[in-house]
Amino acid sequence: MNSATVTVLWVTSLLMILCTLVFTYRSFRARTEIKHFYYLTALITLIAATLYMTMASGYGGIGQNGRVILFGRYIDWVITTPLLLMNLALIALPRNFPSRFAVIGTMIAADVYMIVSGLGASLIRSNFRWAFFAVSCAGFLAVLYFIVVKLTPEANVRSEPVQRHYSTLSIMLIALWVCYPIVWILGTEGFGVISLLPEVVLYAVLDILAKGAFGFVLLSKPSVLLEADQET
Ligand code: RET
Repeated sequence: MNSATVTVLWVTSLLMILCTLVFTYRSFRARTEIKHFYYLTALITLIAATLYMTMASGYGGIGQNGRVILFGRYIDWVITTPLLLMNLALIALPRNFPSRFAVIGTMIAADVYMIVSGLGASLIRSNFRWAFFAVSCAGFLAVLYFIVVKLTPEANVRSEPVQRHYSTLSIMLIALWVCYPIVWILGTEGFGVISLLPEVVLYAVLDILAKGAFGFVLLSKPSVLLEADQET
């Protein structure tokens, strides 16, 4: 890794820590019933900060035939993407939704599968990695299915403000998440059209938007959160 790449990793770690501090501070002022949204959001950026720090200090990657595989990002994603989905699902589904646990649990299982098989794809050098890429995409499609087919119709029978907040968040989440496999294809793990530095920059920007900006938008409407995460 060259020094520019290391700098990008450190700067991203710092930005994630800043987000964590802001979210934690705001949790102190939040109403008890919705504090868990703040804790989840802060935990997501804290985990990212930790893994970025690990990668920046040279422990979140391995060298393979002169190539660096930053597996640390998969450790970050395997914990944070389930938490992001949980945050979204808790807005769509009311507390007394009969299969709330099953829907969220299955969606998260598909998501974990997506990240773990993505890690497999990144560690394999032969063209067999594309088989792992394909099954990871299948996991991703399952996650999108849960969002679009299971969560969205439930959110759409809620009050107007809940519908609007869910719609903003789900569109933002899908728009950002589809960029990850695209960067993978272009980056050093895929076709290698771009080198490690731009790859790290692109993932860093995506991670800041998908965790930090998403968190700010999610927490920007406490009254809607209060209404969403209730019995109907
Ligand atoms: C990989 C490569 C294999 C195919 C697919 C992928 C999808 C990754 C996604 C990651 C999302 C990460 C987020 C991180 C935190 O903010 C593993 C890149 C489908 C969707 C949102």
